[in-house]
Parts: sequence; structure tokens; C-alpha cells
Amino acid sequence: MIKFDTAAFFLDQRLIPEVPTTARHLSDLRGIFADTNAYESVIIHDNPLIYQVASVEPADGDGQLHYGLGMLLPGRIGDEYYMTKGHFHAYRPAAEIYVTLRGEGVMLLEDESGVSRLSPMHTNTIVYVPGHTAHRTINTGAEPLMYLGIYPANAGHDYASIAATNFRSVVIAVNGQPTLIPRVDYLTQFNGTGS
Ligand code: S6P
Ligand code: ZN
Repeated sequence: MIKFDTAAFFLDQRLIPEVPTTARHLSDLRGIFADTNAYESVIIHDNPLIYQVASVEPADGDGQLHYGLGMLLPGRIGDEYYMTKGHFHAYRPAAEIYVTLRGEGVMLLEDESGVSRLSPMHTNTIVYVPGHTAHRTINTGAEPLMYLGIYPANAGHDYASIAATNFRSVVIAVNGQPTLIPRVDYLTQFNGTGS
């Protein structure tokens, strides 16, 4: 049992709830991992927790902020690391700040024209997610990746738009290093050859 450690996080006198508001298991991430054989070989006997989020929504309306404490577990499916579903904000101009509290990872960012880039996530660093940008959190380390995401109250989630392509790039382990490559290249050349 992995502890969802919220005890240290008081913000504006509000304790982030100890009970996560979202928990996604491997079965919730069907279609996300590129190596479908690797996915099926795990899901047939196990359905591990991949990540959970405790979201806090103090108030709605113009100028308000929501925030969420995320915990993304370490692990891999095939050559890919455990990752979040990823989304655009339903209100496209809404930006977001991610503060990494613990662990090692990368944020995969993809703009509306399909251009991708990675932003590193290390303890005590910030990733700025601009508006109009799909974002997926990826744990490349050996420990749980803990992060705080802070976003406008009206941001919302649009999962469907980016699910259509499932991001145009993948992050895979090549010689143990996280590497960004076009999904099409992974599917045609790299599938099953990473390490
Ligand atoms: C919300 C923010 C995070 C994510 C969380 C889970 O705007 O970006 O709280 O919701 O990291 O990711 P996902 O893609 O499953 O919502
Ligand atoms: Zn977001």
C-alpha cells in the first residue's frame, strides 16, 4: 500500500484531502500506452494504480484558482513510463503551473499545431504550461512523482481532443534515458527495441 502523503500540505488553511478525488488504474489508461502487447500482458493479471490526484476547488468564478496534488507512481509499460492521460484545458487560454514536490519526471507538452517538447520535472522546480497546450505528466524516476498543479477555476478538462492522436510524440526509455521521439517513428522502428 503506497501512502498518499498529504500531511505536509496546508494551503490557505485548507488541508488537501487525504482521500484522492481521482484515481486512475491501468484499466483506465487503455489506448494510452503505445506497446499494446505489453499493456495486454500486464492487464491480464494485474490492474495497478498508476496515479491519483486530490483536487481542491475553493471557489468558482472569474479570477479564482483550483489546485490539485498529484502522485504518479513509477513503472513502465513496455518502453514507456507510467504517465497521465493528458488533456487540453476545455477553456483553451487557461495556463497552469506545476510545482514538482518530489521525484523525477518530464512534462510532455504539445501545442495545437502538434509541436511537442519536454519540460523536466525535478523536486522544487516549476513547469509553466501555456494556454492552448496539451500536457501529460510522465514519471521517469524510481520513486513516486509528487506535484502540485495550479490552474484557473474555469480551465476544465478536454481529454477527447488530444486522445484523437494520443499525443504525436512518445517518451521512451532508450539506454535507460527518457527520449522524445515521434509516435509514428516509434511504431514503425522502435517498438520493442528500447531498453
Ligand atoms: C488539471 C491538472 C492536473 C491533472 C492531473 C491528472 O488541469 O493538469 O491536476 O488533472 O495531473 O492528469 P489527467 O490528464 O488525468 O487529468
Ligand atoms: Zn491541466
